[in-house]
Amino acid sequence: GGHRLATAFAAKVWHVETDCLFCKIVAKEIPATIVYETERTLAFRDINPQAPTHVLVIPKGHYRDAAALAAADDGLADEVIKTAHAVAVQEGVHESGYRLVFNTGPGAGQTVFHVHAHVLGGRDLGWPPG
Ligand code: D5M
Repeated sequence: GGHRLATAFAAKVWHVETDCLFCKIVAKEIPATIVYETERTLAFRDINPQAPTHVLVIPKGHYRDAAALAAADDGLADEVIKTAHAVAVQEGVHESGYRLVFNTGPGAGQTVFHVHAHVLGGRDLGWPPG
């Protein structure tokens, strides 16, 4: 699809994919319950929570999955993980334990192709996951 460049914080630009749900959340075209934000990342509550804390952390720029994000090699994957930990602290689940999940590819259950870390906590989490 086509794309354009968006700015939010001054002089910050990132790739926006047309028809991407999470790009639309970044652009405030679709509402979300935002719980944390940095210049390059955004955290909001999952619409279908699977635990008392279930927050999604995304880079504002569009990368289809964790592999594409890691390949960008500009510290952004670091920032996503740091934001996820900040969310866990803010939600009060960092001491009891929380899980970060990147579903990568349809076979792993990825349904939204804008990379997102699930931050899950607030209950006992079984292993292995389903
Ligand atoms: O996870 C995709 C996740 O995205 C899934 O847990 C539901 C969530 N989702 C879908 N639409 C929305 C909106 N509009 N707001 C918040 N959360 C949403 P995956 O790992 O791709 O299966």
